[in-house]
Amino acid sequence: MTAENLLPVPELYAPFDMADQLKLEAADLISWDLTPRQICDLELLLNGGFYPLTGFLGEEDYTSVVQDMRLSDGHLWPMPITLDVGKDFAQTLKTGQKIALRDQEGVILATLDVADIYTPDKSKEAELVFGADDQAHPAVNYLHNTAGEVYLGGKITGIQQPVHYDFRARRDGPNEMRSYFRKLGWRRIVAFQTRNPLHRAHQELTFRAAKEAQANLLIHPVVGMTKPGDIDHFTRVRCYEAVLDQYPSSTTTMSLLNLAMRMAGPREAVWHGLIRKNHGCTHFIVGRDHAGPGKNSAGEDFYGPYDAQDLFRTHQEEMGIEMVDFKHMVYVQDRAQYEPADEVEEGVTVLNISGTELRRRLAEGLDIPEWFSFPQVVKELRKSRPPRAQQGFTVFFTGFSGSGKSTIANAVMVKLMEMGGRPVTLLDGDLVRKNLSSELGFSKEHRDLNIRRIGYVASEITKNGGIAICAPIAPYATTRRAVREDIEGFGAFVEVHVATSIEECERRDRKGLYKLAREGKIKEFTGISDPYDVPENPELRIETENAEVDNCAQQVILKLESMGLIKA
Ligand code: PPS
Repeated sequence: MTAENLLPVPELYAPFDMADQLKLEAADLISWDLTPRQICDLELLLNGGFYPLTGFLGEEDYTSVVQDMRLSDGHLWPMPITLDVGKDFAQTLKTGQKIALRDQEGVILATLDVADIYTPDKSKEAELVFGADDQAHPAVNYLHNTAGEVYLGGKITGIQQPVHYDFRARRDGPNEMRSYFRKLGWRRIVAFQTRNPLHRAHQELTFRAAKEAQANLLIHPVVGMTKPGDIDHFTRVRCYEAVLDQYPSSTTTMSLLNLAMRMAGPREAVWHGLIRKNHGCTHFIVGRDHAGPGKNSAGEDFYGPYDAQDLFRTHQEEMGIEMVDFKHMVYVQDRAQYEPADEVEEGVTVLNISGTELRRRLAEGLDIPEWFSFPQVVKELRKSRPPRAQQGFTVFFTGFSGSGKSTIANAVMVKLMEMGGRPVTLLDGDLVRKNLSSELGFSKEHRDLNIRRIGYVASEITKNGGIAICAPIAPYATTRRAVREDIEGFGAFVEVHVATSIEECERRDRKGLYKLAREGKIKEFTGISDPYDVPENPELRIETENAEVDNCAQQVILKLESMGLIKA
């Protein structure tokens, strides 16, 4: 295959001389504030990265993509690119109307001609696109718990590109990539997609892939949204910059892709291929378990290790981009070099450090050998991932009112302050309701908002290296999970279930609230007239009946020690 990269791919921006007028008109339209994921999608729609899409999918295309991986006109397209909104917002709209799409600061980026307003069958979408309606899959979790209930479809017209202040020189749209390749005379280009730092094995395999395909190499990392818990893109880009020097000069380039990944394995691989084709690439590296989301709720892999390669192979002719399959590279100690695992003869000592092992070594400040990675990469990783005992973290107590959360949380706080080293903040349920959430009641919606606020503050504390101790009731498992996800990107989230039974809490009734709840004088009271989802897998469960506060607090401290978060 050779490049068809001489011609530009169609973009969806308004003509230059009309953009100002459109912007003025758009100011009077009803607006939708785009979510971070929608901004990523919009950018790739506008710049041609998602060609041949011309906007967010309408119902007919959506159904066809979900069922058959094709638009209704037959074009191969594996991923539903949809504009999800809340029911209330959707009710204010009519088809045929134009709306403005704004970024999170309120800047108008595009307009949407609303052609379709429809309610998707999310379970079906989950089954068919992601392979299972299982919320252990990050995109299925997003679909059910973050995405709005209603989708809007229609053509978009771009007014302004989403703004990025970071790594500007490394951000290129498809046409910028194409003209770069044209300028350098690159006719065969192999793209490498990644959401992880590059180590020596990756450098070796990408270099081999380029040689095999007799192509130049584009390192094309995703900097939009990746799997929750991944290393932040700032750190990764600094790592990539360090690795670029390791390639022979003028063979390799790097550009950043503002894609919001879905971790959809096989479908995602085909989607990634189409996006790279649009960026002017002729070849694409697909690895073992490409864009795999990890384990499902039964502890098994969502997809087979080679499903992505198989699906890509089936469609590559039609896609016009050829797959280079990723070789699993291992370090052969005797020969001091990386080689494909399947070419190494038996009995030879091979070395490998898995992703999990690398995280453990970083977390514990242990050695990371030079045969595994480049010193500058390790230096960057150590800066962003100091050993756990120096990172921020959140201890999140949950349990009924009167279960003892606040008392234990207070005891834990003072013990941690006695140890010193990191600032400690207590976000107690009652205290938060006096200041941060003083206007909220106890409906599901208000409780969720309350917990999300606590989670937001805790994530900021954690990000900045402090210890946040939270002690709300937090009765809903989905909200606790969302908070966990917000925090785990920055540090550990330690969920502690204070498992005092409702009978015992009512017997203690330290604030007299249970009596009032029984008399119906307090409505929606957790455990009496409102639900509580018992945590299924908390890091720690504490039984408080017949236990001293000091002992309960000590259990938490021991847990933190065993997780490496504090030093004995
Ligand atoms: S939630 O669900 O997490 O938002 O609740 P939280 O903010 O932690 O609740 C704080 C305290 O509010 C008192 N209170 C109630 N609790 C439950 N249900 C109802 N309806 C209610 N009304 C008032 C209760 O004393 C909680 O205090 P704690 O600290 O849990 O004892």
